[in-house]
Amino acid sequence: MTTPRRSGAGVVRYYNFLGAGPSFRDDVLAGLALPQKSIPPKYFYDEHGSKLFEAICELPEYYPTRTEMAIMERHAGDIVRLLGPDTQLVEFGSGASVKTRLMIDRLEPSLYVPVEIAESALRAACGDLARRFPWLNINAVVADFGRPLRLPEFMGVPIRRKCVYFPGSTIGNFTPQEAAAFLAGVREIVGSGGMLVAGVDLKKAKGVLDAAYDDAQGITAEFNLNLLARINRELGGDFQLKRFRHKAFYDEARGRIEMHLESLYQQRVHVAGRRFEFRPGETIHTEISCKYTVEEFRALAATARFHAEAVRTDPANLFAVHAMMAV
Ligand code: AVJ
Repeated sequence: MTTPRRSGAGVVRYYNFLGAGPSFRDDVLAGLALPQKSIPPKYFYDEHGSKLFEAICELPEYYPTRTEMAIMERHAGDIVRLLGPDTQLVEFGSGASVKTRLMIDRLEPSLYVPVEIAESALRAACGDLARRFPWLNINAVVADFGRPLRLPEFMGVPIRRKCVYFPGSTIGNFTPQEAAAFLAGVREIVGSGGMLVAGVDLKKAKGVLDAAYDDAQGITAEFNLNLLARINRELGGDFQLKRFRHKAFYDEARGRIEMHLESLYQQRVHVAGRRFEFRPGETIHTEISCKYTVEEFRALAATARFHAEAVRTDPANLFAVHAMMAV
């Protein structure tokens, strides 16, 4: 697929920064004790959850992945031209790094730094990238990018610019307030003159969004319910998956998808030796996915001193890829 223009063998290093901070157990026990029970979406991505997410990306109703991919196939070249040579490319939530291949192929970054919470997905993606791009230097980081993070150095490669690539509308998992704080952290990483390339899902008709998060085949339901299976397996839980249902809807007023796991009955569940009661209809809030118009996202990024360089959308205006520069 690609002709290597760089010569020499790349170096791949792995770092794991997951140890610090609250564990899965801490977050689940604290989240289930809240009046509105809730568990952070980053815990969807165990090995099975990462595979289910990849299956979601192929669903007919889930337009974001293929739409962003089409935008990048068309426009990665002109986005990369804004970055220039000797760029260090940092990616948050890199997953399978499929869209990133288009960037790497055209940019030939001096260093690629994928940051991903799912170690199995990260290792598979880096193995694949090293095969495709044997010249590529990689500092692969297993970490929660929702927390402050210092990225490992890589000595001896030229770096003229840093670019954070944040595709997949993953930024939608943050509230706008959290997103502003996250972007301020990105601004610190790239420095003045650094770039942000972000894939952001656009606001659109409720019917389209509802279907994208509640597909006919029930894969998204399986993805959501897998969180309970993971709790059972890793935390000694006794959730009966049949006694909960997937619930997802677009809240037009808040401009966001909400996903919940709804208890179908009055029931009692145990996790790590603790007891939790559910009323019928009571939910565990598992995810938000905020949607932004081009103008709304620009205003949000401006709070972190990023200004718009270019925005690329698809013909149907489903999805936007923003290229922004830190001032
Ligand atoms: C990976 C957070 C971008 O919000 O669209 C897909 C996750 N959840 N279907 C999204 C997801 C249900 C996805 N992000």
